[in-house]
Amino acid sequence: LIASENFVSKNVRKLAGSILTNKYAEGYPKKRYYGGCKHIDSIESLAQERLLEIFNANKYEANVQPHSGSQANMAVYKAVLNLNDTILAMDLNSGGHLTHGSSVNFSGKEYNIVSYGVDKKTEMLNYDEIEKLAIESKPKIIVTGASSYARTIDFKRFRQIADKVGAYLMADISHIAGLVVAGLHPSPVGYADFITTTTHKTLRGPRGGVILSKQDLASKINSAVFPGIQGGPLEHIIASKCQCFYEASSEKFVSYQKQILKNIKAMEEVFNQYGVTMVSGGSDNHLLLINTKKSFNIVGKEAEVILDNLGITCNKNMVPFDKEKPNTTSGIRIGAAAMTTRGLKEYDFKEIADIIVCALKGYQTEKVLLNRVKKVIKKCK
Ligand code: DSN
Repeated sequence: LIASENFVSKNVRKLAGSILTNKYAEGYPKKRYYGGCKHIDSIESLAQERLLEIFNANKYEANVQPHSGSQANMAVYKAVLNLNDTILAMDLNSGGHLTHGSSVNFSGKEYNIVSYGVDKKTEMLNYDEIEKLAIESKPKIIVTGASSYARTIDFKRFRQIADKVGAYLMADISHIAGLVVAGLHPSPVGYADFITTTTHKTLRGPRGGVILSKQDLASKINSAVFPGIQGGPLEHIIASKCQCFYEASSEKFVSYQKQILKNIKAMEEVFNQYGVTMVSGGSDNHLLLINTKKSFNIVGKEAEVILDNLGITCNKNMVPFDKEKPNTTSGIRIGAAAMTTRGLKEYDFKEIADIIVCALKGYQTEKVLLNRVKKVIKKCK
């Protein structure tokens, strides 16, 4: 139930483990620093085309070389920022990512970070507050997107804020990319100057990153990725990303994303029945956050271990305004993307939610709970 994980297809794995790993191809299609790149060029160009297609982003250019989401974000910053320029981004504790300005990450060390969080009452983004912060701090770039935020993000509103202060807008859609492609979450295309995403979460591809940038900014991005922060691209992974984009263009993929949403709603229903405290009260996407301290009087770390012992894998996670340390936390994060790939439906997710509550409340013995988990696992593809 790790919200950022998934199970990829055999073809995605085959390409990730293919002979393309043997080839050096520094540069970009038709502009390489190595000979013998004819086939590599076709693959990388096809990956770029497919990426633009699935996001319906014909006014953007694609860079499929970032080795990860962090590298994609780093490339955007390097492309348009100077040292100590101001970034306005979501605070890690409220749901942002390390690369959104955490003090232990390069982003927090090299740039002046102004963070926004969530509203104390609703635990959702407060766009008026973000606008106020933007006006006060005049950031050069505003970053939208999160690692643990369960609600729909209003990219249009972010664009308005960015325009008001003359900032670039970057949307890091790593978590929700699959939902965006399927049209189940509003798209940042048309609003964001840069769209970054990992390819391995809801998008269900190999571990990696990509960047879409508005056409006039593409050459800055390309130089920032190579030679700026990376050398030889991982062409086996690019081929695998290309396969992932192909799979993401199918009707089956849309049905899969719809099922993710149904499954998380099924869990939400059970948690509500038990009076479990979910951050922001529930979810609009593929993940939800449980405040374990409020719900079960245990910290996230303890909840993670109890569930791990049952074979249920999730991660401890900070909740907004958390007083616990990041390695303790007051909550856990749960995602539906991976087990939906394994074929589980609403009924099964309800059962898993019920098991989680029974385990964390100590309602049933470990033996009983393990048997219940085994029955669910038997239904997995
Ligand atoms: N570690 C990822 C996540 O779990 O959301 C973000 O990089």
